[in-house]
Amino acid sequence: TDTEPAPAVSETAESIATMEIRGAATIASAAAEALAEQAEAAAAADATASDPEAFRASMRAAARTLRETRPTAVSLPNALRYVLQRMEGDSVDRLRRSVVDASDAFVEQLDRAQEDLGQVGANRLADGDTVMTHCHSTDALACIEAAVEQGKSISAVVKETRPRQQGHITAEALRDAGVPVTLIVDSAARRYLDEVDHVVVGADSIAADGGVINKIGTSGLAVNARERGVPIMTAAQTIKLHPETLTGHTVEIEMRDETEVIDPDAREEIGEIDVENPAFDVTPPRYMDAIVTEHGQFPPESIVTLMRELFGEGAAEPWAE
Ligand code: RUB
Repeated sequence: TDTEPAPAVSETAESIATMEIRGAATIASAAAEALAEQAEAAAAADATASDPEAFRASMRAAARTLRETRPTAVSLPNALRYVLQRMEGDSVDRLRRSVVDASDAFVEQLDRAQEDLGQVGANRLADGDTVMTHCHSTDALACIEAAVEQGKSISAVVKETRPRQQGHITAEALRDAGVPVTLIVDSAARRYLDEVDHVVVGADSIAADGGVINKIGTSGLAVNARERGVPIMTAAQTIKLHPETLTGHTVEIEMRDETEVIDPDAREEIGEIDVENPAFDVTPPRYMDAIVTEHGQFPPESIVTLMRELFGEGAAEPWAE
């Protein structure tokens, strides 16, 4: 039986869908927190307060609502899986507590992983380096900020990142960290690569073959960086590893609304054309120099070993009806 998710869950799902909450790590922690709020609400609601099975069903329904918001960042289902796999107890109160504890533990681990990978990524950067960024990644920022904290002087060339201009968020965060920022349009990236020592990007998902799924434009940037001889790293904590790719599944690339690309009046004026707006692309492993995680840095081709270690039991779907 299906149960209406708590208002807090619907609100979080809506915020993820509209990208008010965005970025793989931020989506994951918001989803885990929403499950804790669902547990509190279900433990207090008439229909579920004294019925453990109804409580469990309401948790699975909430997870499905959150799961259906955006398809590409695997951190979202990985967060839901982490919390639901730890849901246990024969009373609603025990179930509630296990969900809240798992949610807290997940968010804490996420923060610690980001801090740890920041140290690893920072070690790749030298005093005086200029980095180029694409989109807004809290994992990528953690590396640059850690380098600054190590006393290195770092400057940044920040790609605007059409169509939603998440580069503005990165520019502000770096400026706050005391990093001199030069903002450029995406198509200026190759011209500026000559002045750059490292490209640092995040990831929404990492496939078993080492392919990096990140904001549209990452793959072109990586190919250009290789051609210019500039190293490129992906900063990605291990919740970005996509367990289903171990069994041959591909990662779904989100297609977003055309109004993000062109306003309806301009489109009307041009006449009959198609507009497409893929949000992400895949960078083949051979164009990526390193994947930086909380367990250290890996060549993309060997990430599968870590993936088997962490997700070897397969990708169960504990939210299935
Ligand atoms: C965000 C994006 C980010 C990754 C990593 O895309 O591509 O690089 O999610 O971010 P969108 P983080 O804006 O469409 O969500 O390191 O913060 O997890």
